[in-house]
Amino acid sequence: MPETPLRRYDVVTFGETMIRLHAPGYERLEATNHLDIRIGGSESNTAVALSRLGTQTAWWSKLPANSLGKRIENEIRRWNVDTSAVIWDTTPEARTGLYFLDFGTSPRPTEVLYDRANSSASTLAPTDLDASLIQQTRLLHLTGITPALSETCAETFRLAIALAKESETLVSLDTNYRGKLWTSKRAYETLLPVMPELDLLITPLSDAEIIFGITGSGAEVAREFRQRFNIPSVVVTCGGEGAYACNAEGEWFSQPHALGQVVDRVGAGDAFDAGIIYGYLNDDLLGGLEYGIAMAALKHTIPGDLFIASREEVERLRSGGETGIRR
Ligand code: KDG
Repeated sequence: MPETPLRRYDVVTFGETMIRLHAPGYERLEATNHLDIRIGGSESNTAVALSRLGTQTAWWSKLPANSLGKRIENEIRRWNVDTSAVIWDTTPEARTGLYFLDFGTSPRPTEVLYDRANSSASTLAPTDLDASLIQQTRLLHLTGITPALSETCAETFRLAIALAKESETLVSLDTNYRGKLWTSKRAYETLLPVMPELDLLITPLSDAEIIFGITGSGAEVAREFRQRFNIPSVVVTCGGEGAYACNAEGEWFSQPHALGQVVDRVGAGDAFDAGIIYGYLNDDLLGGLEYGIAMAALKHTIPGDLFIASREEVERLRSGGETGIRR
């Protein structure tokens, strides 16, 4: 990994965080009288998880200047993520995105319903971007969700990467394909030009095929991304079957931890990203892979999108794990 100068933040990220609503228990949305209210957004989920590991993080977005916007910002700040750059939208149309979860258990999948069109975050535009935020961080973390939100978000995403390159800020991307937001063709056309700019790519095996038509085992796909786009570090996740990582020093595979009762799997990929980035910034991609695998497993035990666990808990699971009651 290239040397990075001393900077105010380790990681800056931006994107949309929504109000998350789900029926308690496994009630169907169609029938429930109650909704549990939380917040969720891939990038802020990763920022919170990184912060739990002791990393200096900042999250940037646009939120409506109303109680729902404040709820989102308060919750992210509560976990020591710097939110001071958030833009407050005071227009009459200002709104947060909403997402509803219809929790399923096998064989019924969990269903996500978005109500986020024209949200304040989707109006983010290049003129909103504060270049100093990107200049002050060691790494800029992005996901493929942000450019899917609108054309101005896609332009902002591209500008952020260009600014990062200018200021020698590292760039990581999780492809995070969301078929409910855009087509695989648009994802391909948008992400292809930025691939050679990345320092670290994290992609599920399924996204590699859907967006880039790249198939094979996790190891083959990871190698293909490194070679085709000259990306120094690549991590490929294979659903419940573990993850591969490769860089110039080697290739590694890590198996998933056995899961007990799944409490909430949403956000597990974002917690995984946090582990990877943490290891990457410490020049230890293998350590990051082990952290990511442990964090994704722990996230399955925690309700809500956010990774509310400590580094000690991650370390404990990473080095063998234990269950039951600690007294
Ligand atoms: O990874 C969890 C995300 O899917 C959730 O927080 C909602 O950000 C979200 C999205 O756009 O799907």
